Formats: sequence, C-alpha cells, structure tokens
Amino acid sequence: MLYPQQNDVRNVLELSGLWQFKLDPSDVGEAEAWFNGLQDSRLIAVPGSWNEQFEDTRDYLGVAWYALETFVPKSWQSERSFIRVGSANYHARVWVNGQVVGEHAGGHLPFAFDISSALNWDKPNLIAIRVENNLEPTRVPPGDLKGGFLGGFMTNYPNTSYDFFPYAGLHRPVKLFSTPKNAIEDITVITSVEAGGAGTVQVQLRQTGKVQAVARLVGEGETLEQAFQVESGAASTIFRLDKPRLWSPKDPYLYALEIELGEDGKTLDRYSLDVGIRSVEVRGKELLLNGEPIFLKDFGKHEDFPIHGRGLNLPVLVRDHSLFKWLGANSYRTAHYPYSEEAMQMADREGILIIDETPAVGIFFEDGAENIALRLKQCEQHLQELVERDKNHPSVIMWSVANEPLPPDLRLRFAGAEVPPLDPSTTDFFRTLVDLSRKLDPSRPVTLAGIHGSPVEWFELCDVVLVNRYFGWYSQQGRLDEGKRMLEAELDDLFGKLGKPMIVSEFGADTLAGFHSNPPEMFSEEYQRDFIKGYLDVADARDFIIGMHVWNFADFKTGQGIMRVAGLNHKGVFTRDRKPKMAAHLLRERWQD
Ligand code: GCB
Repeated sequence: MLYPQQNDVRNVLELSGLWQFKLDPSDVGEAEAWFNGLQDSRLIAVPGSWNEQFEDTRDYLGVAWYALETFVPKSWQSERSFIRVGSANYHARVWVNGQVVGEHAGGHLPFAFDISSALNWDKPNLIAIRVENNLEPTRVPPGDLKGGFLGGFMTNYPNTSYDFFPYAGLHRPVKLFSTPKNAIEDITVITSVEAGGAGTVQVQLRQTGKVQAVARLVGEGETLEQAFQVESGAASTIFRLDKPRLWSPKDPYLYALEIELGEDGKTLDRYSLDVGIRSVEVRGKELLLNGEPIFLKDFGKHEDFPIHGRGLNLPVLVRDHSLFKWLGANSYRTAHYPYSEEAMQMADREGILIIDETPAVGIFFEDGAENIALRLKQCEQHLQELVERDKNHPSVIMWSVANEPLPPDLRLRFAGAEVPPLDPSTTDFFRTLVDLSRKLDPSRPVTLAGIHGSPVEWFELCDVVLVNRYFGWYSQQGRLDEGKRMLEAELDDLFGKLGKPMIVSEFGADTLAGFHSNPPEMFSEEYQRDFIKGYLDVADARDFIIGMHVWNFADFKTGQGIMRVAGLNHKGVFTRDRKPKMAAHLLRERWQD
C-alpha cells in the first residue's frame, strides 16, 4: 500500500475537487445503473464529509453516489494504472466506465484497484463510487445498538457505540496513479540503534520478477549505496551506520531512501521514502526511544472540523502541528481510527510520537459468538491494513488495537462492585489482535486503551497500559481532590498488579470557552485547568507513568444527546476552531520545560 508518488517513472493524477453527488436512500442506484452517470446530481467537495455540506444530509448515513469524468494521459497505456481512495467511510464500491473494479469495507484506510483494462485512452473516463455508512452492530466500529452505548449508559443520535459523529463520504483524496509494469510492490524499512549509537537500516523489497535493485541512503552529506538482486518476489539489504543522526522529537532528522530497479542499464522503477533512524523499546517500567526514556505529552485527537467534517483538511493539520510546538507537546494518539497519511508524514517531519489506533472503538460482547467473530475478522483486517500503510513512519511508535472495548458487566465494573469471572473468550479476542500486531510488526509495542473498569486480563496482553480516566468528571463530580485521590489509588493498584509502564491516555473535563467560576465549577475554564493540573501532578509523582494524553486537543462533533451540549464534546483544550482555553496556557507552562 505504498503512497502514490510522482517521479520520472511513476505518475499521479489527483482527483480532489468538485464531484457529482446524489443520495440514494432507496438504494436503487445499482439496479438503475447510476454507475453510467448521475442524473439530477449536485456538486460536492472531495475530500470532505457529506454531512455538513448540505441541509438535508447532516444525519444521512445511507447510500450516496459520487461521479467524476477525467481524461487519463495516453502515456499511461504502457503502464499499470490504479485508482486509490484514501478513505471512504464506510463501504465503497467503485466503477470505471461502467465496469465494477472493486469494493472495500471500513473507513480511514486506503484501498487501490488495478483499472488498466477498464480505461479509455481517447475519451474521458467516468469514475463512479457508491459510498454507504449504515450503522450496524456487526460493523467495526459498531452502531445501531439496542439500548444505547456504554452498556446503556448513554444514548445518542445517530446511534453509535462511540462518542464522535459518524461522518460519511469520501474523506481523503481519490487519486489515479501509474506504475511501471515491473514495479516495486512494497517496501518495509526497519531501523535499529545499538547501545554505542551505531544504527542499521534494513530495507525489504517485494517485487515479482528477477531484477537488479539499488538502494541509496542519503543524509548528513553522504550517500550510501547497496546493490542487490531481487529473486522470487522478495529481497532485502541492510545499511550499517557508525554514527547515524538519530530521529527524535528534538531532532526529527530524516534520511532519504531511494530504491531503483533496473535491467540492462535501464531504470524499471523508482520509489523514495523518508527514513528516520530510531529504536523503540519497552524495558521494565520505561518506554525507550533510542535507548533513552521518553515521556509522551500531548492529546487524544480527532480528525474533525466544521463543514469539512472528517475530510482531509491540510490547513488544520498544519495549524495543529504549529500548536503542538507552541505547547511543547511531542505525541498524540490517533483516537479512534487511523488518521490521514499526510498526518503521518507531518508527524515524521515534526518529530511527533504517534500511538496509531485502529478503528476498533466500542467493541462489545453481548450479542453472541457469531457477531463477535464477524467483528474480530474486521478488526484483523483493519489492523493488517493499518500496519501495511504506516509501518515505515518513524513517528509511529506503538499500535493500539482498540479503544475502550466494553467488558461484560460494565455497570458493575464502573461502580467497583463484585463481578462474575470474566469470560475468557473476551480476552482471546484481544490476544488474537495483539498477537497479529506482533506478527505483522515485531518492532513496535502494542497496546489498547481501557475504559474505567477494564479487566486486568486485557491489559496483561499489552506492552504498555493505556487507561482512560475521568475521576472528577463522570464520577466525583465537582470534587477534584477526591477525583485525584481515586486516580492515585487506581494507578498504584494497577501498576502493582501489572508492573508495566502506563499512560493516562484520556483525562479531561467538558468546558465551555468563556465560562468562568471561582471557586472552580464544572464546565468552567478554571475547573478544566485545575482538573488537568491535578492529573499531571499525580503523574509527576509516579515513575511508571510514561505519558499523559489530555482528552481532547480540540472540541469535536458528536451525535446529539443530553450529555453533549450543542452536539459537541467540549473537552477540548482548544475550541473547535483552535482558540486556546485557560488549560492550554497551563499545558504550555508545564510542557515547554
Ligand atoms: C472516553 C472515550 C472518548 C470520549 C470520552 C468522553 O473514554 O474514549 O471517545 O469522547 O471518553 O469525553 O467521554
């Protein structure tokens, strides 16, 4: 799943812009052959969620069609041509000139189909994409749960199993790209750093055929070159550097790696990648980056902005990174789904440490083995696609296989009451995912973010323990000191049981910007500031806490419900349009050191 690249042998045609768009609430489009062209359509921006672009689409999650006509350069005729969709939420089926070329389930991850034989070369090509985002209990993430979510704690509209708006549509760019017939299919780069500071860059290549390959690693004024032979579909080579310039948040130095395939002196294919040389390791109660302990300070985020919805929004991406700098932050979790590839590229450049999360949010176990197995299969698919997509980013330091899976007996667990023994098959569910993650990528630690009352058995599977905690908000309301004591007791208890490094991966308080109170009261800027300060103090006094991720970076859209004033979660340290609340200034003081 290499990111499409423009160079002398590869081409990219980006199709971002205004597309034809039509809702299909009765789902007749396929029978009526809408893939041959949309009648009575309107224009829509791609990328972008459809929900906030019109009045009648805000809560619409059913079938909708996109269409666009484009010429494709004739020079691609001797190449292989693909269509690649960065993210379609949730299910997409794609036609080129009336011919179905593929389909994909699951938002937030790219998919590509070979369309070489479907293209016209002397007239425009009609691309049609049917997207559908129905909420279903058997999908990941699940929706349309009977009795609301969080085991019935909350109900919202639309009825999701999670606390963010289920935006729909083509969320990331659609691109056509060409590769040479004899192309590089995949590249895996694994770096390591030895105790004395020497480093290695291992390059693995997938390509069907027998060709000559050259890898060049350029950096620090030097070019290292290795020639190697690709046979039977795979090959690898390794660079050893005595004194590499290591990648880290303080110095996110990137080497340029170029792979070239050749035959009889002719270039067959070429692909370039940024490489950050760094190592990540969990040792005892520490997380080590390049052998040194590192503390993660930042947020859980969302891809969310007015009107764009969850659509790729590059100015907001740049602005968020500039705010990270302003705060002195160094890390975030892609709560609760994979973010754009551009976000990962930005993090590589800016030295941000990413906990990369799959879309497995709100997983539950109450509707029978068959449905649970269906969800597990999707979680495996998403994890596999995520690792394939993001494995080469130095910024990605950990995989998170789920956020807040809901254990059976959640209400009892929430109340800290006695619970019946845990059904071991729930632990097996996450063991399957953690094992898969380690198999796909042994070089990165694995985790999951646990809700209040999460079974210790699930944390035992993880390298690092992530807890989302809201003492002083959802419980101990208005009593920050009591909330703090609860937090201290629980963290110490969990560390005593698990002995693993821990991150408080969510903590925060809904806050209405401009609402003040003294003494601090819930929803005021002072309450949020003091809540966050209390949690940071608790962490500072514990050496097993290796990161604090405030929930949330910015206010974000949710479904409607009595818990969410104006359809927003207001736990942002910034407003939805990135204006700082008082807590942002507190974090800046704490984190700039
Ligand atoms: C959580 C969830 C997050 C919610 C947050 C909240 O634990 O992981 O998705 O938005 O709580 O604000 O309730």
